[in-house]
Amino acid sequence: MTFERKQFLADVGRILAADYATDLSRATRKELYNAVSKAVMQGAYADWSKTSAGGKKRCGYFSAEFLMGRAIFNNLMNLGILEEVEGALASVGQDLNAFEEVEDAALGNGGLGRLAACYLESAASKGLPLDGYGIRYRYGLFRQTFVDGYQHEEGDDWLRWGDPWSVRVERDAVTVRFADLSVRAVPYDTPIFGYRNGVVNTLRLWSSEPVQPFDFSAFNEMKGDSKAKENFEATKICDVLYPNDNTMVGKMLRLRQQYFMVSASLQDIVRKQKAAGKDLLALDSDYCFQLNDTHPVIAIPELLRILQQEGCTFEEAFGVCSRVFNFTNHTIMAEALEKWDSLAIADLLPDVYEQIVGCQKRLENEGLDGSKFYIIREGTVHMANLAIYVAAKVNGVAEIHTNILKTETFRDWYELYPEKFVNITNGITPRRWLLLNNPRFARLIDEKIGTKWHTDLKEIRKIKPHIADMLPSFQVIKAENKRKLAAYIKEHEGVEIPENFIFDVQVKRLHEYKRQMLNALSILYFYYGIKDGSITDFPPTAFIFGAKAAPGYYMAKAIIKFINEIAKLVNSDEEVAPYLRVVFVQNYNVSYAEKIVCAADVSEQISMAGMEASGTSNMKFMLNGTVTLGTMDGANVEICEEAGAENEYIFGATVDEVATIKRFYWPLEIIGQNPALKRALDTMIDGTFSDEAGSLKKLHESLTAGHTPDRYLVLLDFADYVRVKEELLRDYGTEEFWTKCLLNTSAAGKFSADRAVSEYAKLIWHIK
Ligand code: 26W
Repeated sequence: MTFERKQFLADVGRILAADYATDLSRATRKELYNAVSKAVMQGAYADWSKTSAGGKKRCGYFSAEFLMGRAIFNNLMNLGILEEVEGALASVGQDLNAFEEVEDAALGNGGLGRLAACYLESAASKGLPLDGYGIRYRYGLFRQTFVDGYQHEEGDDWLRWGDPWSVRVERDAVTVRFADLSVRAVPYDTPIFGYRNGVVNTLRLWSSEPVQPFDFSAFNEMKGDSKAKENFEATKICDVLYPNDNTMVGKMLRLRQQYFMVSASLQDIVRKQKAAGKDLLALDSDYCFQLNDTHPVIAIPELLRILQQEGCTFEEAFGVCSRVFNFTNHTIMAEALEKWDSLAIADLLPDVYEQIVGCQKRLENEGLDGSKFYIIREGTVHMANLAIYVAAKVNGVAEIHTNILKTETFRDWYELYPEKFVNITNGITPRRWLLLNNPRFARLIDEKIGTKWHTDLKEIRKIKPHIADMLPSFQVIKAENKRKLAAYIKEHEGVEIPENFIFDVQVKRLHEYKRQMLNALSILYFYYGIKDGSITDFPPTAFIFGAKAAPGYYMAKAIIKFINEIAKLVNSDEEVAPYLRVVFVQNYNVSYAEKIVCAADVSEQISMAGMEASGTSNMKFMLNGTVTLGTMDGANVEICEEAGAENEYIFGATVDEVATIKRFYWPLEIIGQNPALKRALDTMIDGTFSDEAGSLKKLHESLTAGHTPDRYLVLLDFADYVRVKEELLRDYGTEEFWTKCLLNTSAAGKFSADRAVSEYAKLIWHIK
């Protein structure tokens, strides 16, 4: 389809007039954003009919989170009209970049939600029939600000900007029934545009509404009017995304959300199959479903229930489920493996609970050892076990992670069903994470090797013979990206970062296992070393952090406070000003990541070995030509394999070492032998920093006292970390260093989400 500037501007003008009684010259940013987006949606671009029109087996990606970020730029790019729209707007004195203000769709916490978003984009770009199913949260992940160094959370009213990229599909609404409440589920469909291939897949997000049209007597809730109360409760289900990352909190509302989205999705699909006269027992010839962690696993008993309601026997229904469902695990943290109280499920969803009991009985009838294999035990339902028992395939998200699943986390299950377990190493979409966020670098690569890498990232290895040629331009581009980021940080955080500094970046959720603490302690080590003269000629470095902490995660919030205190100390010290700068950016999200990833010189991936399932920001940095400072954990291991360990900066205990050391670990000994480390630690308790709330003291305790001091071996790895980090910073700027950066880009081919979804399609989904 060719872009007609005149037609497009006429469409935008018409929408502005109809929706807002305004025109192109007077429209506000928000009005213009909505009209431009709608003009694209209403144009022939968002044509679902070609690709979603059945005939082909499709996969449904069931996920409680889709961290899509900003849609407009990516959509225009994938449709191949980014420059055209920019030009059209410029011709009437409007600036496309003004839409940088548009709020991200932050309907996810972190890695798991962003992975889902990358997979949708890649599947559409590969022409694979994959659709997302989830919840249209009214409020996404909280907006973060810092007040006196502490994290503050505010509601994320992302719909404030409107949601012009979705359409409400009234005719597909269904009713979802809880024991105490029935709610109407209404889908909002967002098109997922493939990269310049005309494919349009769907992200279907369900919104909860009262079964009866909204009734103002809802406001009489206090008077005990039960109908009104139902209306009120129904709207609450989709109110807000749970901001927990890696910790399970057994809240009933969360269980309602999980059941709500899978029940609506499955009812809708089964209804369509019936309407098309399809045999439900052959559901697997038209559909399969990927369960993104345990959050949607309740889909299994729900489909069992629906199929029996349609006349199947339990065994028949079980057979269907064992062919349609697959399960991805994203974390080995015990506190993140979902378990629900049996009574809670039985109370809220009696018919669904009955199916879970059916699964447990079936498992017992097979004569399996009940001490190893159970779904319900001691009044608790183990969602991961339910998923593994029923699903066709179970996968981990990086080689090392899948191996840990096989040998530790799910060892017994692996021995029982070795054929179920597969590894699919995560990937990222190179469109958003290079073409869009780093266009000048993308163009430099295009000049050398053409554009095939846009859709086949393995091709990017062809830049290898051109690396020497590319170095000067690459440095210019990186410097430009750094300048832009520094300006943005100055404006939004009020911290000045000289652009000639090394940009050392750690961005990811705040968690003790990710060890932002290790990074923080190293900064104090450098700070005091520079002050007392034991460190000389320190390469000027800015340490940039971005992370949200779960609002109820005390230690994570204390770490944010600690780093903000360090920033205050360092940034106000004129003596170290030529060498050090520290900034913790507020409200780190996908859009911030796009700015940071292309400007980083160092990618910190420093989790305790064995803890980070994969990591995906490590891949984004690598692709953008950034070296990794990391442990042998998650996908870092494969990054080293691909790029050569000599092109990364690796330190710390390995998984095997961690396992042995943990048995007799005593951190006080390490502190005793390392006065510089002790000095850094003491800042938490010696009055260096204000700590009225006592949270820094608690942090100090978590590292030095109690039953398991320093659970994540921060102090164990400290010396090696600082040694390798200093080596990296001193290498910076040499030709060898810049060469390493581009060797990383050239070796990033494996980490394309295109490769990952192709593997899912072939090994698990059997779709084309
Ligand atoms: C029950 C609460 C809860 C919440 C979130 C449990 C588990 C989670 C997620 C599994 C956390 C998550 O996002 N995991 C990340 O998934 C990424 C994509 O596979 C990986 O790259 C990260 O290593 C992993 O931490």
